[in-house]
Amino acid sequence: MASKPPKSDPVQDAPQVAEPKHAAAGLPAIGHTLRMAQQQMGVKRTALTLLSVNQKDGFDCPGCAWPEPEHRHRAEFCENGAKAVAEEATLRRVTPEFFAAHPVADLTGRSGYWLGQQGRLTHPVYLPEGGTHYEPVTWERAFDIIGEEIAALASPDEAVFYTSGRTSNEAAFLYQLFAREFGTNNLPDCSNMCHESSGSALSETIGIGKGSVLLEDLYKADLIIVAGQNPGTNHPRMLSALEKAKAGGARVISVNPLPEAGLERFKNPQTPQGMVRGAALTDLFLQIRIGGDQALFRLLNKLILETDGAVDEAFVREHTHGYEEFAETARAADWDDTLTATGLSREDIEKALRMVLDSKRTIVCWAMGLTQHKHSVPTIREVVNFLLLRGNIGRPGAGVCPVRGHSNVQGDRTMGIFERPAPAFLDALEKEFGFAPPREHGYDVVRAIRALRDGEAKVFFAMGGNFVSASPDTEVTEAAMRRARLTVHVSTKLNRSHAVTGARALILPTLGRTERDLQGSGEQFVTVEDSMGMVHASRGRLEPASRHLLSEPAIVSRLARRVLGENSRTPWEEFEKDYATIRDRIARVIPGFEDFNARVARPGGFALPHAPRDERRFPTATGKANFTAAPVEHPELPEGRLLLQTLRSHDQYNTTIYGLDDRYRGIRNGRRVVLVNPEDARSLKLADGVYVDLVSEWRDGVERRAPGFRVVHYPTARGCAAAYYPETNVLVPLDATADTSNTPASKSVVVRLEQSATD
Ligand SMILES: Nc1nc2c(c(=O)[nH]1)N[C@H]1C(S)=C(S)[C@@H](COP(=O)(O)OP(=O)(O)OC[C@H]3O[C@@H](n4cnc5c(=O)[nH]c(N)nc54)[C@H](O)[C@@H]3O)O[C@H]1N2
Ligand SMILES: Nc1nc2c(c(=O)[nH]1)N[C@H]1C(S)=C(S)[C@@H](COP(=O)(O)OP(=O)(O)OC[C@H]3O[C@@H](n4cnc5c(=O)[nH]c(N)nc54)[C@H](O)[C@@H]3O)O[C@H]1N2
Ligand SMILES: [Mo]
Repeated sequence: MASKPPKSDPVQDAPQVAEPKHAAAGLPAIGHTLRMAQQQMGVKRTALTLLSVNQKDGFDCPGCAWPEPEHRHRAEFCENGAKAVAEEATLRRVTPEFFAAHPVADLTGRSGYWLGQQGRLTHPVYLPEGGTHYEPVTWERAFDIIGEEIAALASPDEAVFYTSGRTSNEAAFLYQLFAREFGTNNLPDCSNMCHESSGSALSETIGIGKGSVLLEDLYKADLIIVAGQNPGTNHPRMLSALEKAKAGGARVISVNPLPEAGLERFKNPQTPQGMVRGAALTDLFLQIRIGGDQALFRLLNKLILETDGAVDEAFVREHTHGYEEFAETARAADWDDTLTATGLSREDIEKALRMVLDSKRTIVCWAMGLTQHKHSVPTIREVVNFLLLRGNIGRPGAGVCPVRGHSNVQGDRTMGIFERPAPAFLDALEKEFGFAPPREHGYDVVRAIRALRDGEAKVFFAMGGNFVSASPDTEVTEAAMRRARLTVHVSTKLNRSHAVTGARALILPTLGRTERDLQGSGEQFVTVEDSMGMVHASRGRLEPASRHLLSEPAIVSRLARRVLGENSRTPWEEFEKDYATIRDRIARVIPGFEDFNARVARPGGFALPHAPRDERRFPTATGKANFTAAPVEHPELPEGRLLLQTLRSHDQYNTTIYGLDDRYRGIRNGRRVVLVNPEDARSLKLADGVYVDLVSEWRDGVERRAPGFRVVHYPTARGCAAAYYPETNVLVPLDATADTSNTPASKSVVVRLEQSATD
C-alpha cells in the first residue's frame, strides 16, 4: 500500500501524527494564538484588536455564537475567537493587481487554505462572460450588471439570495426585505446545513425553534449533557461556563464517538490555577456510535418511565400533549437494539441513568453531531421527550441548549432570513412596508442547488459564506453554479466560491465586524443575537481594509434601489445613512424588539422573550409541549464499510482554513487524514500511515471519491471514521438529507476505504 501522499493530492499536505491531547487551552493555546495573530496583523494591531473582542464597547467576536458572560475578563481570551479576528483584521490584501496576476483558472486550482491566506478583498471586481480574469469595476457598474441580469429573469423565483451567519441583524433585515419586495422567498442560509434540524424539532415540540436556557442556567444545573459537540475547538468559551457549572456542583456527561480534549480537561487561561492543573470536565463519557443518540435517549426515557416517582407528573399533566402515545412507544424500547445502535455497554447506560435520576435540573447541549443525520429531527425530538419527562423545560437550571455556530446565525433567522417564513411575519412586513410579500415557500440550500443544476434558477447572490465549499456533493454543486447566468458574492476574503462562477461573476468586498462603519449620519454600530437569544451591539474600531469597501447594509440598500427603482416606497437611502432607522422598523415588525434602539443602548443588551423559558407557555399547534413517538432509527452499516463523519479541525473556521494542525487530536501539517478505530483498521487491514481513497456509497449508485487520505489509528467508536470538512463534502450526496429539515447528512456517510494509487 502507498505510504506517501499520492502526487494527485490537491492539497499537498503531509500529515504528521502524535498522541491526542487530553486537555484543552492552557499556555500552548496562548502562544499559538499570538503567533498566528502576529503573522496576520503585526504586534501592535494584535494587542489592540484582541483587547476589544467582546468588550462592552467593542465588537462581537466573529467566531462562534456562545454568549458573553456578565463579568468579562479584560481579554475574554479564546484561542479560536482570536484566530477568527486575526483572519479578518489581517494586513494582507487581495488587490486588482492580484486578480491581474491570477486568472480564474489559476484560482480554481488552488486550495481553500491558499485562497484564504491571500488577505482581504479591496475592490469590487467583475468577471465578464467569456473572461479569464476578474477586473476592477465601479460599484455603480456592479449594481447595473446585477440589475440587467435580474431584469432578464422570467420570474423573481429564478434568483436565489443566500446568507451566511455573520451578517448583522440590520443587514439581514434589509436583505430579506429586498428579496421579498422583489418577489421571492428564495432565502437559503447556512442554517439549512447547520441547526435546521434543531429548529424543526423544537418548533414542533416546544413552539419556538431556539434554545430555552440562558448562561446563568448552566451555572444552576445539576447535570449537563453535551451531545455531538466539540466545544474545546468550536465554542471554547463554553468550557469556562462548564468549569463554573462544575464548581457549583453540576455533573457533565459527554456523548460523542470521539474523546474530545476540551471535554476531558480544561486549562482555563484566565486563572493561574487553571493554567497549571486544569479541571476535569466530563464525569461520564459515553462513546456512542455515530447516529446512536436517538436510541440512547429513547432507552433512557423508557428507564425513567419505569422508575417510581421519576416522571414529573404535574408538569406532564399541565403542560404537555401526547404523553400516553409516547410512553407506550418508549416502554417498548429494547436493551439489545439500543446496545447495537449505540455501541455502549449496559453499565454505561445504567450509570447515565443514575446521574439523570439524581438531577433535579438537567440541560442538554448539542451541535452538529446531532443535527446532520437522516434521523436528526426525531433524535432531537427524543431529547425534548427526555427533558419533558422530568419537567426540565421552563425552569431555572434546565432546558434545551442547541449551541449555534456562526456568530449571528440565530439573529439572521429572527430577522426573517428563512425560505419558509411564518405567515404572521409576512403580515407584519406587509403592514409596515405596504407591499404584498410572496407567500409561496422558497428554496433552501439543497433545493437551490437543484434549481441551479436544472436551470430553474439563474442568478445566485450570496451575502457572505462560501457556498460551493460548504454545500454537499461538491461536483454537483460546482456544476450547478457554473450553469448560473450570474453569481455574486459579498465577501471579506477570497474563497472557492469566487473561482467557480456563473457565466458572469462579481465579488463585492465588504466591511468586517472589526471595522469602523461610517455613514451619512456618522459612525454606525450593528446588532447581533447570540445562541441564547441575547441581543447586543457590535461596534468596529479598526480602519477598514480598503476605502473601496461598502458595508453590508449599504450594499443591500443600493442593490434594492437599482433593482426595485421607482416602484419601491421603502426609504432605502435613509436606511443606509442611519442604521437606527432600520432598527425602528425591526422594532415594529418583529416581536420582542419593541423599543429596540433604547434597549440595545444598555450595556450587555437585552434578552428576547422565549415563552417556554419565561412562562412555561408552549406556542405549538396544541398549545402544549408535544411529546412525539417516532420509530427509532440508526444508520445501517454494510460489511466492510465505515460510517464517516465530516467535522472541523482545530485550525479552521468552517471553510476558512487557519492552518494545517489539529493540535488536540495530535495531527500536524496536514488535513487529508481519516481517523479510524484501530480494531476496525486491523480488520480492514489498514496500517496506520497508509494512504486511502474515501469512496462513498449511496443508493443512486454513483461512487463519490475523495482521494489520498492518510489513515490514522484513533480511539473513535467502532465502525466509525472521521475526516475534515470541506475536503470530504464531495462524498456527501445532495439527496442524502435529514427528514423534515432537509439538512445534508454530513455526519453519517457510508464509505469504503480503498488503497490509493501510488503514482
Ligand atoms: N474554531 C471554530 N469555531 C467554530 C466553527 C469552526 O469551524 N471553527 N464553526 C462554527 C459553526 S458554523 C458551527 S455549526 C459550530 C460547530 O460545532 P461542532 O458541532 O462542535 O462541530 P463539528 O466539528 O462538526 O463537531 C461535531 C462533534 O459531534 C461529534 N459527533 C459526530 N457524529 C456524532 C453522533 O452521531 N453522535 C454524537 N453524540 N456525536 C457525534 C463529533 O465527534 C464532534 O465532536 O462551531 C462554530 N464554531
Ligand atoms: N461536510 C460538511 N459540510 C458542512 C458542515 C459540516 O459539518 N460538514 N457544516 C455546515 C455548517 S454547520 C455551516 S454553518 C456551513 C457554513 O457555510 P458558510 O457560512 O457558507 O461558510 P463559511 O466557511 O463560514 O464562509 C466563509 C466566508 O465568509 C466570508 N465572510 C467572512 N466574514 C464575513 C462578513 O463579515 N461579511 C461577509 N459578507 N462575508 C464574510 C469570507 O469571504 C469567507 O471566505 O457549512 C456547512 N457544511
Ligand atoms: Mo454551522
